[in-house]
Amino acid sequence: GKEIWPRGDENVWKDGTRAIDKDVPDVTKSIINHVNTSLARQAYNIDDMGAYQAVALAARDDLLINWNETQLNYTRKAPKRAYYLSLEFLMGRTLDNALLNLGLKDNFTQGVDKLGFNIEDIIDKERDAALGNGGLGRLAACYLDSSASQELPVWGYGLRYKYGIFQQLIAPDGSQLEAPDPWLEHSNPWELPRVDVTIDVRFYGHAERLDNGKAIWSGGQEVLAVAYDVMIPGYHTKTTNNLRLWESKPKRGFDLNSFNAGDYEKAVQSSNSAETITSVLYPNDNTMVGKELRLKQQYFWTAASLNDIMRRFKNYGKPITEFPEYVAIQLNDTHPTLAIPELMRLLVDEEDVPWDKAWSIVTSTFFFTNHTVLPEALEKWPVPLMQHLLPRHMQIIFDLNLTFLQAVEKKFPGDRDRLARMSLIQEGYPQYVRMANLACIGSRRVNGVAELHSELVKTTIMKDFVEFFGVSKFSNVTNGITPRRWLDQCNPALSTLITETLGCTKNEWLKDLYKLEGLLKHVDDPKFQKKWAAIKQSNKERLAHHVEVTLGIKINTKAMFDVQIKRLHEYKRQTLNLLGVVHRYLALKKMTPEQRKKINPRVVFFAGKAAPGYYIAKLTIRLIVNVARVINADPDTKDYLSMFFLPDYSVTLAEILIPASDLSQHISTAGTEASGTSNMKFCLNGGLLLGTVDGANIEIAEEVGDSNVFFFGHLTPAVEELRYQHTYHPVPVEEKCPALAAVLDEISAGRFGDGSVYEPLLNTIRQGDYYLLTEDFDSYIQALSMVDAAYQDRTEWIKKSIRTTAKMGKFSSDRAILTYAEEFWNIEACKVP
Ligand code: GL9
Repeated sequence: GKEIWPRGDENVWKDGTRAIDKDVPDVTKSIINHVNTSLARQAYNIDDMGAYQAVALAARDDLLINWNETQLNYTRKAPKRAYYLSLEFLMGRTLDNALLNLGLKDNFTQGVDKLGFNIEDIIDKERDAALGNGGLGRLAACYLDSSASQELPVWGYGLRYKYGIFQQLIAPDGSQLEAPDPWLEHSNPWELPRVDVTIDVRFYGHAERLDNGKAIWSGGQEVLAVAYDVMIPGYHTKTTNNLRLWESKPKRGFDLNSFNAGDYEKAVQSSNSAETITSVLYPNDNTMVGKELRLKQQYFWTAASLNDIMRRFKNYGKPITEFPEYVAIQLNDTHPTLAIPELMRLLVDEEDVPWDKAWSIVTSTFFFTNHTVLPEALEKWPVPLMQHLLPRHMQIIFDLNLTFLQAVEKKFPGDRDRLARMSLIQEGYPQYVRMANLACIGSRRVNGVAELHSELVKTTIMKDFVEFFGVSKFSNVTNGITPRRWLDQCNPALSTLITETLGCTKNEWLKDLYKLEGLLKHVDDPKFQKKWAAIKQSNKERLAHHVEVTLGIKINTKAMFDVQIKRLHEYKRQTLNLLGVVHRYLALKKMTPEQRKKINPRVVFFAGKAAPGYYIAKLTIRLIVNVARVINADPDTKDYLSMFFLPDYSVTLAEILIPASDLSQHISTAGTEASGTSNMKFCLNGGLLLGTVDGANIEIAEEVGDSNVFFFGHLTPAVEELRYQHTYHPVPVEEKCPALAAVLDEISAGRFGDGSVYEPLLNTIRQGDYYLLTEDFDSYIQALSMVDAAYQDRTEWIKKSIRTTAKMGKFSSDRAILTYAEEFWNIEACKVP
């Protein structure tokens, strides 16, 4: 370990930085101090927003003390570290999570109360940090929480977007509108600007080859990366890790030439293009859009991060050949793949490492997670664009490709098709760089995110690579979720009941989620069942209250709450759910009032954003909203069926919706949803799952037992063949699935407003039906009736709910992150003394 000494009297320093044990008077003092000094306000003129800011600053003081100690400890002990490179971190709110992790929620609740405020109202003032699109970005956030909670030396690296995921509005005609999300408008107490940590990043220019594979890259444009650090507290531990987000700034000194010419405008101008790099998160989920600015983001971020990692490694004072002994880098999807040629460049061009040695360092350092097998999501960049923007990296990629293809040729002589498939370059006009191929050959291990998905990775997109490298390079790490945010924080009543019931501390089961199995002993206890059901009911009322306040709509909380919340995407099949609702509506209309009385009332909730350029997804939202208007207003049926589209889905909205669900839907076409993670969140909160045999649904069913989930639809192996049939031997919907055809016809006929508007959406089903709605509709409707039948026996339903929660231990992100740490990164816990 490294010895680090302060200036001046060490004891004075130590005394002054001792963590404050925050009892209630400490809390109020700290808040008042921040009101007076940090905010320059006083008791008489402070509102909820001001109180939030002061409370956040008071909590931040505690985080910072822990953060400093953690970082100093890492510097002293110099452990191997892991870095999680992700273009998305969907953090949501921080205050509540920070207070819970610090163990200070109770004292803050009381302190805030003494000052005349309510903690929940204050918590509610915070804006989400929404620097992500969906599952992939939220997974990164859960992994940071687990890394810190497990005391692992892990840092995240990402971008500090000025605008997060857009705010979603619903226009009067029902369609989605997008507004910017200027989340940094009010100052952000959870970030520390590090104006002293800056890195130069070059774009464009030219690369001049020297001998030994080296080159000099010069000219072009230089941009400055400025670090902003976000504290990531572990649960009930001092360990507080770092998430470093880069902001782009123009690199501006005095441009003497411009000043001489008296051209002030020009001297300050370079700002424009530099600052746009980190201005906005691209709002696409599971689809690649080849914009130059996006490629610039990717390089800006990987270059700044690698430079920073290299600098920190050099502080360890070890020879460069030991880089992989001290650094592991996880690539979250292909977005940071440029880190591979960038590390080659640093090693070969700047550190004078021979090419082959450099490649062995690179391929020992990186680990690559694939998050989707959808072809439209696989990243490829035009060679001419990359050559222009990153001339040296393009050289490196071509050089790597040559050596790689020679090795393939040697192993599989004369197999030209194989060479073409495996090449880093897709031939054509223009050529493209295939990022997944590059990520694969540059990484030590490649993993998928659920068992089925990892199998599909090995047998489809990475098949040739498995044959070349051997299967042991490829494996699975099933995703996980943090039980701190997704149970303790969002469902405090259930958390308390679980703690009372298990007979261990909350800390114990939250850090060893398998302990939830202890609930099974109590499944048949009527008193326990009653408490369990009462908590679900009050969560439903909390949601209903939220909807009433925000949308002005009253909801029947006695109904079954049926929830589908996720990004709008054809493969996720929100349309199937919607058409199922219409089917139910039409059936209800045909019944007599007496018959209807026997029906379980159901409320169906949708929420989710559509990518602004995804026409069919946006049209789906429009249809959901307009069907809802008709159904909810129909006096014959509205007591039995209603439907809501909740606008502007977010982490914070999920925290209200998930604990309130009786049933949630995860109904992707088999083989398309890599994992899904909200399925785990619903089940952890005792909601039952209605789903296809896809992604992590399969492993959830393995854990909770088939009798506690509702499965339907074709299996993955059938999908390919069915698609082939649909393409080459199409059968009209009327023949294939009359029930579905009837629903489509009602929509076309204008029952929910001008039917012609929805023709493009309905035609995706009538023609081609790539996502196989016609194949799965009947079994979907059947599954829904099974759900109805099961809900009739409320006691049995509650038992299913308890059993589901009890068997969710596997899905803690602690398990997932420990797998990465032990099996891939080879890092260990580094406890703060
Ligand atoms: C995704 C998958 O679609 C999800 O099934 C999976 O749970 C998450 C996390 O592994 O990854 N893959 C993917 O590309 N996105 C996912 O959410 N989203 C984005 O593209 C942003």
